[in-house]
Amino acid sequence: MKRFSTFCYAFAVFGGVSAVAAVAADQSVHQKGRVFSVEALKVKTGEAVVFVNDDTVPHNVMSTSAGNEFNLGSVAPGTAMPVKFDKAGSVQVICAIHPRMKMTVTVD
Ligand SMILES: [Cu+2]
Repeated sequence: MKRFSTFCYAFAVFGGVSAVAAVAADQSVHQKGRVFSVEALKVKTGEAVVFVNDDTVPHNVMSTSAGNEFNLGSVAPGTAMPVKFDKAGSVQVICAIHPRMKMTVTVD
């Protein structure tokens, strides 16, 4: 299982997100047991966070916070998706499938 998610992460990074791959130390947020692994995270403007689905069900990570809107769509278990945050501010990140899944990314 661990090896599978590592493979998918590599695929996500090298499969067309080369600008993000240049950032050496992306922070990651895991989804397991239908919760995010952290409630809050800080990044610098322009940095990416890798959202990793380590769960047994799909998750749809997204945000409607102004300037940092994104919607990963339904992401299958074992998949990692990078998201770059370009605007300073507080970003409320949710899962569209599981209303109790919430976290905050603070972008400075
Ligand atoms: Cu979910």
